Amino acid sequence: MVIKNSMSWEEILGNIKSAIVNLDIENIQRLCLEAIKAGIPAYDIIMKGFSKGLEIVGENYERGEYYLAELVVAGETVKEGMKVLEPYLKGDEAQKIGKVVIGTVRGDLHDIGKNIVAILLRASGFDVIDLGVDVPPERFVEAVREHKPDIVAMSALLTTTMNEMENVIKALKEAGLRNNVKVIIGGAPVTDEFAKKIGADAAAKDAVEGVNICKSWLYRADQSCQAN
Ligand code: B1M
Repeated sequence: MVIKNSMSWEEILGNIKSAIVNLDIENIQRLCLEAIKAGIPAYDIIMKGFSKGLEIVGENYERGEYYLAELVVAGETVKEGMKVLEPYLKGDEAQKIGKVVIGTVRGDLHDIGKNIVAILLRASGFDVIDLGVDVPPERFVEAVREHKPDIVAMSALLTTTMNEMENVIKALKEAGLRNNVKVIIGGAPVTDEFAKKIGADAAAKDAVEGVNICKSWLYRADQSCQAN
């Protein structure tokens, strides 16, 4: 008889996904540590464990099997797990390559995706000013005046709040600041077409794409500096 003493990555990630779906806040940190010990990259744990679990939580909510209380606990469960994973997502923060102001737009309290983007941006060498959630356009404008970032990044998870992104861009234009920054948007309902429509420079489908777009902008700016 073969005794199986180690789980495959698939099984470990499956357990993490199930822990999110079952709102198992007690065990999530232990499961994340197990995954890290097994050599699974932290970002894969987030995308293939947490995100897959949250998708199912969302579906259960749509079907009326879960309520707001379950969405809240699912969010808290992810946050507990993130405490274990965050150190493994960190890169060399010493060398700064640019500055990003990031926030979830007014009316929207979803911040799991935005936080992941902020962590990965920091890990890639960006100085990140995180304005939090439910951020009104004036606050984005103030932050751009104060911190003079290269990039403004906005997140929205609700179809009802994604239009706030356009209000932020309008406010930046009115303040004469729009041409000083690149604007990137993200969140489940956001598309490239929507970005074009509201005058954003790009939309990102996930955190990695978002970080790569931000890096490419600074790389190009750097090249043109050298050319001048
Ligand atoms: Co909410 N919720 N929620 N919720 N919630 C959704 C979004 C929903 C799709 C669930 C569903 O019905 N299936 C639905 C929206 C429907 C719609 O608008 N079409 C919904 C609803 C309806 C609501 C409420 C209205 C429920 C109510 O009150 N009756 C309410 C709204 C509150 C508000 O915001 N005003 C609400 C509340 C909540 C909680 C606060 C309880 C909780 C969030 C906790 C938290 O964030 N701290 C919550 C949760 C957990 C969810 C689900 C289950 C998970 C969201 C999530 O974190 N996903 C969600 C269902 C789902 O998404 N399938 C749902 C994982 C995360 C990693 O993905 O944020 O997309 P995401 O981020 C990705 C990319 O989008 C991208 O990178 C990230 C990582 O790869 N990205 C960027 C995001 N921002 C970026 C910025 C960038 C680049 C990339 O810039 C550079």
